[in-house]
Amino acid sequence: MLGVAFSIGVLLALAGSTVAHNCVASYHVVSKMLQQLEDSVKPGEPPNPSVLLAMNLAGAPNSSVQNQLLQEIEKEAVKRAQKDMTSGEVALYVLALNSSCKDPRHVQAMGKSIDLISILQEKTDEEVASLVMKGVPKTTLYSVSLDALSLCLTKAGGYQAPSVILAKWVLSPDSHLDVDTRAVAAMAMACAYSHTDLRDVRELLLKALRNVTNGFLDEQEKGHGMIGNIYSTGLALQALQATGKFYAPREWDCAQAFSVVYKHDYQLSMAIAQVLPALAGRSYLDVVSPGCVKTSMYPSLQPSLSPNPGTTGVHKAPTIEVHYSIINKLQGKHFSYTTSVQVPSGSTLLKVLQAAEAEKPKIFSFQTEQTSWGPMVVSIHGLAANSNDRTYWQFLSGGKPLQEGVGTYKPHDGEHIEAIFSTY
Ligand code: B12
Ligand SMILES: *[C@@H]1O[C@H](CO)[C@@H](O)[C@H](O)[C@H]1NC(C)=O
Ligand SMILES: *[C@@H]1O[C@H](CO)[C@@H](O)[C@H](O)[C@H]1NC(C)=O
Ligand SMILES: *[C@@H]1O[C@H](CO)[C@@H](O)[C@H](O)[C@H]1NC(C)=O
Repeated sequence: MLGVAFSIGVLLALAGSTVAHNCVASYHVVSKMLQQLEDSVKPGEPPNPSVLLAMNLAGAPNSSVQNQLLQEIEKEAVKRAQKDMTSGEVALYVLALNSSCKDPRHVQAMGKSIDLISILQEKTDEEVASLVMKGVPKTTLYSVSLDALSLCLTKAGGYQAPSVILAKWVLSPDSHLDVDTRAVAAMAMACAYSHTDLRDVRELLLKALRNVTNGFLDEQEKGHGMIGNIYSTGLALQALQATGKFYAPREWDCAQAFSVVYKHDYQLSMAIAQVLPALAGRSYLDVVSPGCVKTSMYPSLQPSLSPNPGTTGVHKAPTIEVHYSIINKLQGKHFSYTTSVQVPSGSTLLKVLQAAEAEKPKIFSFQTEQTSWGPMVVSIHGLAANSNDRTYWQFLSGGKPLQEGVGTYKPHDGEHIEAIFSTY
């Protein structure tokens, strides 16, 4: 629908960039995902810096939607960065702005100007201090990886300490970092590696980078293309895209990995935003160049006239039964309750939680918070997750953690879902 002109634009952009391995997706895939990202930008909703970053990396034309998003991001940064953003959020804002040719040291909105880099440095120092004193970051190692990456890419100081800490975690036999975290950490470490002369540091980073990248290649072989799960694979592809020299002479069968991603129909804009750069042959390491250089050669994206699927409400969806338990054996007064609810087939898990609450509000009350990945359950039965205690409500089916949140996951008939108060 975007037309031939646009696809040629993508091809030109890709031909102009240094793409290792010739790993790029067809322009149909890239332009469809770009359109999905554009459609996800809604005025009045909190802006998502990962979306703007992905648009810039994929070489989207400088459209009005993008400019609108950019302005929202500048406003949000001025409003919230210092006070209520985590280090990782600030890091994503820095990447989004820099890739849009905006100087993160002078972010202007509402008559004010802030220096996002020094805010990021402060918040990263707090993460490092917490890691040194308590052995855990203030937020997560995923955020610390974003911090180090973002500081290194913008050539600001303060990325070396977190990069070294990340390398040690990667190499520690009992740390078990998830694929998502290892992928972003690898990109941060690759940047740090090329900006440091200290021999000991370089050796440590090299070891960690070999470990992560070879680990990903091994996992891809075992998983027939999948690295971790379908949502971590995109970040892993970005990392492999950017770190070829650390697993050379080993070859990467990127076509195999890409085919797994092609087969999946990503719905969440956040999921698309993490996978799209890799499909466009890019990674977060390419942030400092693309936005400014490549955009002008694209024709404007036309707003899509997405056909309204309409409601074919003739036959009622059959109902399914879902069993649902809430369990706290961690904190305060322990509890464990189970119920069964009927919901229309195809309902999300959120509908199940709502049905349980409607039937027994005293027991199955819950609260959600809107996040970049959709609604996150932050409290059940009056017991709230707390980032200081590193607690959260984990969702499981058949004893295995779900790979999607309540707003996305669709239980099947007879399934037993457990929400267990846990630590991370
Ligand atoms: C760290 C992390 C967590 C931490 C967050 C702790 C914290 N306070 O920072 C904890 C352990 C709590 C967590 C929980 C879950 N997570 Co998580 N998480 C991540 C991870 C590794 C990094 C997120 C991050 O820090 N981003 C950087 C910051 C700066 O951005 P942010 O937007 O502010 O981040 C917030 C949101 O990401 C939110 N969040 C984290 N995970 C999830 C999951 C869902 C479904 C939602 C709605 C929000 C959410 O917490 C972050 C901090 O506030 C991502 C990996 C990824 N690829 O993004 C997975 C990831 C987002 N999580 C995922 C999942 C599946 C979950 C769980 C559903 C797991 C489960 N079986 O219970 C639960 C959420 C359940 C619930 N209560 O609703 C999936 C989501 C896939 C999808 N399609 O929805 C991801 C992509 C991992 C993966 N590859 O499978 N997670
Ligand atoms: C897009 O255009 C706007 C306004 O003309 C400009 O401020 C912004 O920096 C441009 N973005 C990119 C990525 O070139
Ligand atoms: C983005 O960061 C790079 C590296 O520091 C810098 O050279 C470039 O000027 C930055 N872009 C903007 C618009 O500030
Ligand atoms: C990476 O290091 C971890 C921890 O030491 C180890 O368990 C793993 O086997 C290593 N992986 C590779 C591919 O070297």
